[in-house]
Amino acid sequence: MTDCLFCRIVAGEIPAKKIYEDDDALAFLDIAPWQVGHTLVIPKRHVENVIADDQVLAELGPVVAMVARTLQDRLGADACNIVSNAGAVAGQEVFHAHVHVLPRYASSPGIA
Ligand code: DGP
Repeated sequence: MTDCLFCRIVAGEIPAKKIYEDDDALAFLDIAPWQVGHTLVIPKRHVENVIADDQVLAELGPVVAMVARTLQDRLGADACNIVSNAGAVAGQEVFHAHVHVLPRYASSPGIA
């Protein structure tokens, strides 16, 4: 068994509220949302963060954009932030690449 939390979510060993899944990527709700609909998009393969190789951002980009548009449409969000922390000093706590998709609401600006 891997000790990577997000690899364990990919493997189905830890439950998550999945938003989207394909052969290479998974999107699921963040357990500690900064905004309603806060979603994480991850590669299924283990990569430490989004700058650990040259491919991962290109692979995740189309999924991030599609998830962000879908969240905006479904939740009535007005905008979104796309954020990725790469490295502990930047705030990365889970060392499996992930992109935060944060829907933003004009009626509830929130903290992000
Ligand atoms: P970061 O600080 O950028 O590494 O963000 C990691 C995010 O992962 C943080 O917003 C909380 C989320 N998270 C941590 N553990 C779990 C978990 O077990 N399930 C889910 N769905 N999200 C998690």
